[in-house]
Amino acid sequence: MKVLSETLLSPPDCARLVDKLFSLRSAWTSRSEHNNETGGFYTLGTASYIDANHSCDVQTTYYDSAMVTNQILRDNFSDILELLKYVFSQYLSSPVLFDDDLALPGFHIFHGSSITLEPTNLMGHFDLQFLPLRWKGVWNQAYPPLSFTLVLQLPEKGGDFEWWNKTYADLRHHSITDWIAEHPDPIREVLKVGSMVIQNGLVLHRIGRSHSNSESDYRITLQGHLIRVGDYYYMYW
Ligand SMILES: O=C(O)CCC(=O)C(=O)O
Ligand SMILES: [Fe+2]
Repeated sequence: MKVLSETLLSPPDCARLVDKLFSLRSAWTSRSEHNNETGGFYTLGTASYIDANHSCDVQTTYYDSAMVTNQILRDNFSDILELLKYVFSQYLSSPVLFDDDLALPGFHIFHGSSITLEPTNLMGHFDLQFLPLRWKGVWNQAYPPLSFTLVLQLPEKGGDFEWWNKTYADLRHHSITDWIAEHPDPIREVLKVGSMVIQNGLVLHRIGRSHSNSESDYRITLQGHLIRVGDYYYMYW
């Protein structure tokens, strides 16, 4: 298990992606009933941790939704999606595929007051959202799952990603919130625009603190995961 931070894009590349994302504002999904002009949480894309893990009708909320959002993502962001596939195929020395039935990597958009200044113990988690999804084969557990967070825009005063040097296997018999309460000091990756935090393995982590959350601040990332099924890694959200 490891966490690494790699520079992938230049700031102008990120600015171009963010401009494109804002031009698609009408396709964003509102993820909080409290969204207003001073803050909000949105996604562009379908996210298994929201749309599959807490759903009574996964077909509608995840699979059908993914077909709609995948088209938008493919039409507008195929360059970065292909780059991610290439980068991970090099890093993992293995073919990386998208599964046509699953959601493509997508965007987290935190605006203003929805940007986290003080993370709570409840926010710590393992990325286990692949478990309820339908895979085209059997998950090969000899290869740990991966997650990535590609940073496209940060609040003016910056922000972090936080993690602990513990895996799901280490803590599976613990209450995560209790364990974090006893270990309140995570490792903090100070985020940089254009850099990507890669979790190689099921790492305990959370969205880290940001240092400003005014109306002009955004924390925008491109999120995705990879798991090994048969002879391939599949990249999804
Ligand atoms: O944005 C981040 O720093 C991490 C997000 C995350 O952990 C997730 O979406 O599963
Ligand atoms: Fe996560």
